[in-house]
Amino acid sequence: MADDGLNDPCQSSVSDRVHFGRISAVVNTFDVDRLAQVLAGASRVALTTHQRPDCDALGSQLAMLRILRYLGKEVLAINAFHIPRHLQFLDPCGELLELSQAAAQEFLARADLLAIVDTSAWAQLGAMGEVIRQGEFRKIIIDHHITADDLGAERFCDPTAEATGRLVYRLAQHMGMPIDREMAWYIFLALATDTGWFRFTSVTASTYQLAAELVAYGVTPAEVYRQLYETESLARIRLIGQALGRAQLDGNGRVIYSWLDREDFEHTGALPSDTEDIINLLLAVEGVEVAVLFIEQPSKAVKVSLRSRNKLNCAAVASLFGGGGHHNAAGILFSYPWALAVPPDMEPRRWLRSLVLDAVRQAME
Ligand SMILES: [Mn+2]
Repeated sequence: MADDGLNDPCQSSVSDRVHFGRISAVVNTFDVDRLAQVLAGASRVALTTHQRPDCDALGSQLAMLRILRYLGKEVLAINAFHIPRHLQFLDPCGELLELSQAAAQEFLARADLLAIVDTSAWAQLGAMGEVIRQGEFRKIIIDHHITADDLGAERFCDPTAEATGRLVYRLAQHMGMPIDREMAWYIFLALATDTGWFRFTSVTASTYQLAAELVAYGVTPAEVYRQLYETESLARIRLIGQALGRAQLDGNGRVIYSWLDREDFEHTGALPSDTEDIINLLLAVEGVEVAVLFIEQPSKAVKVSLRSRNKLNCAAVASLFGGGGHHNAAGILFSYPWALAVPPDMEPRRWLRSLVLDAVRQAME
């Protein structure tokens, strides 16, 4: 669900294609015959996906792993991140390796193909970026995002696909691979979450047709939903309560903000990763165009998340404070000690909030 603005059409302006090594990604380059050919020519394939992974990233990666095994390839899934707790149910057998593991390093040194799924952005690849730059192997991308950096890889991208999972499914069918319940489950997870459970504007009749096919293969949507959203810890529910209970409107009701302090994590027992999606709950208030959430880290640094409904350019506001991101979603990190002089009569965290909110209000004028 946490697509951080990469699907934002505002990101594919002409200037983006000219600057920053961006390339045009609006063209459909998903040629399944050609993809099959490239895979046929490889023997040892590494699969990777983006940081802050979602179900489309991991589901597509795990489904690709099965396709390549079916094709008789040596294959390993290697990521530059630790799987977040709420997604660990996707990988009960520990098939997703971390880049730091010796087995991953050893495999990458002799791989002849690297397939990047569900992203075309350097910023989302973390330490994997260096591997892609340095690697001697051939590189391909299987993706559906509108924006793309030039990763020096052959692209198999269809921006009309609601999820990368759809493209992986098309590949599996093309290969004549029998679709079992597990394979269908990965694709369903990808499809359901990247479409916000079949309600985003990317959804068409064919989305429901694909969902119907996957359900016919044995997927139980109720079970998938339970695994995804009904396994919260009490600590996280209480943390959400703190953030929602404190929410304030600003800027004539167009801005909503809230905050979580270190003490909130201590009192609830919640983890820093438990803040996922809270900002979207804030954005659900009627009339609100921008949500801002301030999260104090164990190090006393303050992480600020900004989300907008198109009118505000979050990235522009974030960049005023050294942060960045996308039009609809951006972030700032104020490392501690903050490089800001706090007036002596002000509570520091409150003062920091007022600074950011002033900037948001100004940017909305
Ligand atoms: Mn996706």
